[in-house]
Formats: sequence, structure tokens, C-alpha cells
Amino acid sequence: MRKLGILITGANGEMGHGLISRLAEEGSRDIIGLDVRPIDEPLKAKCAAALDGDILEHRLLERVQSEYEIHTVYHLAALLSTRAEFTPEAAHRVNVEGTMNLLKLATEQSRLHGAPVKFLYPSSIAVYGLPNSTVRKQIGKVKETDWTFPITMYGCNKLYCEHLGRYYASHYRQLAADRSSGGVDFRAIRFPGLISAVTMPSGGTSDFAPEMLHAAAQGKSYSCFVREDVRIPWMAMPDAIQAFLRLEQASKESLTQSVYNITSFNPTAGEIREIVVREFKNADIKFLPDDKRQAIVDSWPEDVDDSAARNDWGFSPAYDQTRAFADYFIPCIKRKYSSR
Ligand code: AKB
Repeated sequence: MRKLGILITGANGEMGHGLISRLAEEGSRDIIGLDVRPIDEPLKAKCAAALDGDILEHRLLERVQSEYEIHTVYHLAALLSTRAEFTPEAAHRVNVEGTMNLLKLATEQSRLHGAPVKFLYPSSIAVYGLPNSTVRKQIGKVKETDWTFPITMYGCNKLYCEHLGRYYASHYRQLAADRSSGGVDFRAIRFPGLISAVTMPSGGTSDFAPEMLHAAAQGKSYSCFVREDVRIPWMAMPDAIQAFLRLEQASKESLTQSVYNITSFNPTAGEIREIVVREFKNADIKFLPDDKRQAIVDSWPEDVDDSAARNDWGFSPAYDQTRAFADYFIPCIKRKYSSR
């Protein structure tokens, strides 16, 4: 018999840490963690199986297929926006071919056990591409259907994979004589910049806010690579995880779309610095913008319209800006570094 489990790719990443810790607390499902890097020991202990390997390796996926019965996939593995610009073809392989592999695995799983496989996919504000800062300031909250002209490989990959997910869910092999549904119940969230008090991101362009916080808490100087007036949407990691779990639990009938924006607060980089400096008296944070990374952030919206997520599946973040800093970032980050 195959073992029942929930599959999480990119298990060792920031979101993987948050999601696995949360699922382990709930304790109701066996977690199969998969990552190209060996999964951290404390996280491994929370998984029923921890697999080291690449989502591009067919043999590994065949092993997963034959050993496990999977009804839910959280496909978190990706090369983020900054890293992807240095190796765009590799990013395409991981972000697009990797996602295809997982969608195929989900389709096959569904065929084997006869029920739809829920496929939870983290998309991103990087799917948006705004032409200039005047438009950016004028348009305010961006809807899911607007301004989807990404300027990064990562953004292009995420946007295309949203379409792939919709295809697998609704139109898979539509001309085949034996056509049955793809068996994939694809659900995606376009996440804003995420900030965790527990882990540090790597390879992203929204990394400046978490980097600022974690550097200040460790007494390290930090040069912020974007201008202080740049404003993008943000969210505390626990809210991101909660949103994902809530979307997973939502009834299919309540969902009017397969991809949802969500957000919580949107201070400028300068405003984030002010809060950090207030909390960490010796913080040394300068602004030293890198024009190229700045241009990427400038193509992302200042805010997104998340009314569909609120209406369809009751999205409602627990942490607004004040609470996120006062009750989560600052106390948790202080605890993290004081215990070293
Ligand atoms: C990145 O900066 O690439 C990611 C994202 C906004 O999706 N954090």
C-alpha cells in the first residue's frame, strides 16, 4: 500500500518552514517534504518523509508517485526574482518545467486514487508589470486581470504557471477520446512581499524589508538596495500560511477564480526603516539604491485589490502593520537573536 501524505516542494524555503511548522502543530496529516537542499534537521523531524532532490529529476518524482498517495500538493519550489535574472534559462526550467512535472504528478495521482488533487500554488505580485511610476501611483489597487505584463523571468514564469494550472484543472487533453478531467484542483495566491521573523529570504527582490529587520536585530549595518520612497504590498508570514490553508479548505463552489490577490499593509521602505530604527536603537540602515533592482520593484504595484479573496474564501489577515511589527516581527526577531 502507498503511504498517505501531503506533498510540499521547496520544503526548506521560507514558506516551507512556515507551512511545515504549522501543519506539524495541527498534527493531522503526514508531511512529505521535498527540497533540492537537504532539509534542516528540526524541520525534517516534523516530516513523515524528507526527500532531498530536484523537481526536474523524473526518477525522484516516479519514486514519490509509487510510494505515496497524495491528495494535496503545496508546490513552493522556485527560483525567485533576483536570482532568476542571473540564470533565466535555469529559472525557466525550475519554475516552469518543475511546475509541469508536479502538475503531471498530481494528474497521475488523481487517476490512481480517483479523487481530485488540490494543487496549491504560490504566485506573486511579480506577475504585474507597470510601465512607469506615474501610472503606478495613479492606479492604486490592481485587480488580478490588470497589468499582467511582467518584466522579470520569475514574473513571466509565475504568470504562465497560473495559466498552466488553470489548463490542467479545466481543459486538460480536451480533444482526447478518453478525456476525463485533469483531476487537478488548482488554487493560486499572488503573494505580496513576505516577511518572516524566523527565516531569511534569499534571491528575491522584496528581500530588502526582511534583510533590514534581521540585520538591525543582529547589530549589523545594512544598505538597502531600493529607494526609501518605494512602496509595495507586504504580509507577515503567519498570515500567508493561514491564507494558503484557508484557500485549501474553501469549498470549490465558493471559488469564482483560480488565482487570488491578497495583501495586508504597504509602507514605504523608508517607513519600514523608521519603525526598525525606533525598535533597535543602534540600527545602521542606509539607502544605496541599485537602479536595476529598483526598476524591478518599480514594475510591481503599490497595492493590490484582494476583494475576491475576501469575498470568496474569507481572507482576512490577522496582522495589520501595527500588529505585525508590535506582536510578531519585533518580539520574535529579538527572541531569535538574543538566544544565540
Ligand atoms: C521576490 O522578491 O522575488 C519574491 C516575490 C515578490 O515573489 N519575494
